[in-house]
Amino acid sequence: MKKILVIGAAGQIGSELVPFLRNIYGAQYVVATDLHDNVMPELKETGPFEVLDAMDGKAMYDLVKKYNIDTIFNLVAVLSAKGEANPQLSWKINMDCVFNALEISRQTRGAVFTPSSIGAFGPTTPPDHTPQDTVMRPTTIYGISKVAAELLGDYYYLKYGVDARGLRYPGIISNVTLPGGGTTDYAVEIYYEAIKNKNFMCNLSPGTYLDMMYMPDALNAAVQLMEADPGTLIHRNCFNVTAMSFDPEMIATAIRKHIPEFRIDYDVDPIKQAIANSWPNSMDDSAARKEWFWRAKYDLQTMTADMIEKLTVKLQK
Ligand code: VAH
Repeated sequence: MKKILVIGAAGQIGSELVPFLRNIYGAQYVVATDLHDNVMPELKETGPFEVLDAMDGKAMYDLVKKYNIDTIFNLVAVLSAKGEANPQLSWKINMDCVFNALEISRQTRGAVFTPSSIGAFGPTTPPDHTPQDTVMRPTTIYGISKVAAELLGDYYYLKYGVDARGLRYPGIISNVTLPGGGTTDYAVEIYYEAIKNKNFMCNLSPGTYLDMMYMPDALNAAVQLMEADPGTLIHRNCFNVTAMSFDPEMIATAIRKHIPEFRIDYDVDPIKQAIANSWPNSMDDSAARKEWFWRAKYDLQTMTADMIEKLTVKLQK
């Protein structure tokens, strides 16, 4: 039976990954942690919750021993756009947490999941059907920290046998917790604004194609990878995974099938646009398909239908 520690549990992914993991492995075996206890009630009421500054390796080690943890899901990261406002702090937060998770897993013979991102690629990476193994020279501190984390994960596996695995996630779209400080955040915010105001001011320009994925697929991918037979893995840190690639005009068209009067206008954020321009248009995720049978279930149309259905209920409360 896995005993899991989730660090950064209150974020966009963690707030849905914790209940998802508790449902699979048993609530008492999934310890949620975050920097403060002002988190969504579900994290505290459905299983163990601890306040943890994941930059404090001793505190993380003590929790791992207290709960006899054998798997750490490290979801702590300052995202791409926010990281550019304070790159020094962003690097420290992102890397201290990764290093602590790997080093503790070395000492306790545990496994580690650390998400990477399309942000780990840069302007010299082939932008279409971006290969699993390719040029990675990102131009954001977020991307640089993600490449470094990928390399650290493989180092700890090769040198110490730590079962470190990860995914290069695209932009993730969800309806529970809003993302914060990401370049792909527009693809979440657009649904909220479409339902509330029937219009959206988009901060990325038309024609900005980015890989995206609906949260249910992102959660399945994380568990499927961590449950994969290690003998089938050629890669570990980290696998390209994607579900769709679209630009703002395409998501607006999909929304109009449900809200015909929806309008999109543009007020481009130059920082986010420059970051998005440095990222791929679409990734090749054939390595994940071959090595651990990855398949996305949601596309733009089915995601949009589900997002609008769920957010309509949520925003009426
Ligand atoms: C960001 N949502 O925009 C994150 C993600 C693929 C993008 O890493 O920074």
